[in-house]
Amino acid sequence: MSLQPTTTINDYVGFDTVSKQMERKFLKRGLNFNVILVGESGMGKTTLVNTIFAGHLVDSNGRKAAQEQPRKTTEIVPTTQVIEENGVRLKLTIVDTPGFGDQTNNEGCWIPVIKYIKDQHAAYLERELKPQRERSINDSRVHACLYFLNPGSRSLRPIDIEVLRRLTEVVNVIPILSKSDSISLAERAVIKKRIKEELAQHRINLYPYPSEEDLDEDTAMNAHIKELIPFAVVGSENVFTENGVTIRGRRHAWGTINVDDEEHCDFVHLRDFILRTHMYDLIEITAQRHYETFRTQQLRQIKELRAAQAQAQGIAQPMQSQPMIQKQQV
Ligand SMILES: Nc1nc2c(ncn2[C@@H]2O[C@H](COP(=O)(O)OP(=O)(O)OP(=O)(O)O)[C@@H](O)[C@H]2O)c(=O)[nH]1
Ligand SMILES: [Mg+2]
Repeated sequence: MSLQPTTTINDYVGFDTVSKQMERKFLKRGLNFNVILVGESGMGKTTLVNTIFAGHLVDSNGRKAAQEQPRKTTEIVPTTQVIEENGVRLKLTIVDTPGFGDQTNNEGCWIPVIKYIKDQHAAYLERELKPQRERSINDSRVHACLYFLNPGSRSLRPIDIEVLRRLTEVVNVIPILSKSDSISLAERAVIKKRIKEELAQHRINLYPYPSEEDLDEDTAMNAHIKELIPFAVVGSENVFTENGVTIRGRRHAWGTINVDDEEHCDFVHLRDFILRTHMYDLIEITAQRHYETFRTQQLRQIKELRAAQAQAQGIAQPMQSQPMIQKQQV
């Protein structure tokens, strides 16, 4: 007896709902997004992040009111908050770091930052290698690093080059020309161009990276982002009304800066880039590129260590229930 097919090849079978199925799972699970702020002291790191996530965040010092002046950040503090928008749950962690670059000796000022990033990779790997893996590992890996450049320096300082080099090896770095209201539009264009040239000259490998998988649309979007780097931004949580319009910005003797106006600064482009167009890619690239590099190095070290131990004991390689992740040295 031959079995008759109940559908023909052209009948609708319904696998196109897979994107909806994935979306439902994804919404249920929520999303971790972790951002670290790095740069010179007083460059507006804390202010900018409060501007991006307006009304969503209290800062690492527990400052709750936007009217209060931000306090100096003195240690590495991750602050996590769950925010929700149209049914999407985002567990957002902002890692604020103390400013550097204003001391006479900044030797090694990047060490605690790099160590923090590597420690998160190590914690993830340790949980991933457990014999009984959790269904979803809490992801504290840093997905983006906002690196703040001082517009007063007018170019990259040796310390910026040194720190950027090291950071780009372990995390997706996005350079920011902060406090852009302290320079004129003409100066801003000159400084941006100079910094762009210096970044290229020193081969600082910034996010977004070229990818063969990208669709034409992504390539065009990334070219636009590259054009904007470093993002010249102004941060402010001050809201006021001018000519009947409510704006967020800064008042100066020469006029008012509206942070949400594209003509005034790149703030809107930066926010859209991080949250609206590239957040998922930043998370994915962290796993595929930075974490993968770390994972490979660690597993290789563990293998070499075991081989050396076995050789020293003159026995075959011992079976261990769980490999030990090395303490992170920078
Ligand atoms: N003119 C101007 N001032 C800003 C801007 N962003 C922040 N400020 C001011 O600069 C000062 C320092 O801002 P913070 O956000 O505390 O700077 P920070 O980089 O977090 O400083 P540390 O925590 O010491 O590393 C505050 O008085 C802010 O109001 C900006 O875009 N333009
Ligand atoms: Mg701060």
